[in-house]
Amino acid sequence: MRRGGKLLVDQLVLHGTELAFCVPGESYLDVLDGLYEAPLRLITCRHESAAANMAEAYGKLTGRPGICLVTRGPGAAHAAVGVHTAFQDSTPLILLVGQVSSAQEEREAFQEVDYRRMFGPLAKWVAQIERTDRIPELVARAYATACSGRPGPVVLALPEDMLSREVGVPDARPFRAVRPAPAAADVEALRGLLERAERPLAILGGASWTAAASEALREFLEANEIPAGAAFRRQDTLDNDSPCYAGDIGLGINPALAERVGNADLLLAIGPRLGEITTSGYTLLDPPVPKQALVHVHPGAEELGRVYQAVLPILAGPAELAEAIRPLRVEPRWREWRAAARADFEEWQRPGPIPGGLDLGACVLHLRDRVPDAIVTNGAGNFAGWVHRFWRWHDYPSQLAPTSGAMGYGVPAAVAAKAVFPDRHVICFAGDGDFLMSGQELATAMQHKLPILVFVVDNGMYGTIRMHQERRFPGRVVGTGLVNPDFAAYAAAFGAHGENVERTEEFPAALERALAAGRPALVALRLDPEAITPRTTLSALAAGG
Ligand SMILES: Cc1ncc(C[n+]2csc(CCOP(=O)(O)OP(=O)(O)O)c2C)c(N)n1
Ligand SMILES: [Mg+2]
Repeated sequence: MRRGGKLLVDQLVLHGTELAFCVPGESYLDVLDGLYEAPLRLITCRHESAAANMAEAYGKLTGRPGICLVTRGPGAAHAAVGVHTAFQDSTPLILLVGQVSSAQEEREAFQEVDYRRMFGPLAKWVAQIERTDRIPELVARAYATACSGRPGPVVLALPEDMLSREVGVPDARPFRAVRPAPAAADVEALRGLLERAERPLAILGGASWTAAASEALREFLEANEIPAGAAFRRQDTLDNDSPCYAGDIGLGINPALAERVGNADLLLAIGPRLGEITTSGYTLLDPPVPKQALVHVHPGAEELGRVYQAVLPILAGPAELAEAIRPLRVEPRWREWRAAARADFEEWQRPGPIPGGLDLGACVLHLRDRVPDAIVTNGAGNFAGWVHRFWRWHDYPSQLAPTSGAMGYGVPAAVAAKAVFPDRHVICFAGDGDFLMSGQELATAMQHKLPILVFVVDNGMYGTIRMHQERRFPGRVVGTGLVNPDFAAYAAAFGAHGENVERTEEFPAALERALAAGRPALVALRLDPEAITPRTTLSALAAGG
């Protein structure tokens, strides 16, 4: 006989979960008690948005569902951002939420919410487990649903009395995700298209990549000299040192690369949804029939033909596709096309001068040479433009960045990354606005001894929105200025290492001290507000530039 809470935790363990993220609540005391002796590391956070973002990052890093436990009502509301990111980013995630006792349901009891309605459009599947004896069945379905096809978030609501009842039922067996693989005819059709192509270009993105898939694909691309861009915030899908890597196809895309996507006669999209940001607002490819011949490879059948009609839609995960096309060879009649794409990228990665004493591009270049193996995380803001443009990713997985554009993601993602990969450097870039949406998680990093390194790019404003203001309403600045704390003192208050850096020359020594600190560290980088993007200044924008 087992109580519901213990039965639930036993299922998490048997499905392979070794790490979970929570903010505790009295609504799920039985689950907490089930965790007391479980072989599972529990990371207690300071805000449910962070717990959910950590679980999302865990899902990105491992391909297995991140587990997040939160209390009903307010806890669930705080966690919603992580569910949204998991949905947009196709990340496996399971949010376990407390629920009022079935005896009180529908009275609007304390913190009562109908989670099916609340999370309906945010999650891949929402259920409430009404019967203790069905915990093994429904938890197994949650894992399978989160991981299969196009991965995504699942929400399970757990009524209090259901968790405390005792039942004698057997465990489920460990889940197996369904991963579609391409048919032999698909691979042959792709060969035919490549044999007729003159300017092929690959776009790599989406979820469910693996290190082996990235390697297999690199072999295919390099042998056939096919240039490849990375979809928005999927820059770790191909080693950026590969001669085939041509840059990122996201916000602030290299105009030369955008032109190249337009001029390609064959687009091989492996994994991405081809969403709004990757397509520059559905302009790089016209919906529904792009002028480029499109091969669209995706593990979710519903995504194929959702916006774009491919000449060859292939239902397959990126890993399965990569393995299948690894040996495929065609005569590359486009060597110059590939070389030019690479040359454009290398040129694009040379930072030009920016206003102020601190050159953020130069700092990123220094950092990427010093810790090339790092996992790099960020939330949302213009600061991320420097990271996406100047960093070089090598191994999969090493980028954690929300395609949902959620601020506050970087610090929690870094905490999760350090917990999963304790031997790798984990570096977070955050804006001053972005950082203070989850900076309290420095406490979590301290508590769980996870020495992450956070760079706060301090320009005293919500820069992205100020940029849009200057473009649309020049000179009419409202709601975008920020008065900040002393970030070094803030970090020190948590017991973390903290420094404020104002000039490029101070950066290398500050970095060494932070790396040597042996504990979480924060280095605030003072960016001149004029330096609004790597390409332009605030005044130029205001003047219509
Ligand atoms: C949770 C959330 N709230 C608001 C926004 C809208 N938003 C996008 S970028 C941005 C400003 C980011 O400011 P900061 O972190 O300081 O970075 P900066 O642009 O100044 O580099 C805002 C408010 C968002 N994307 N996510
Ligand atoms: Mg800012």
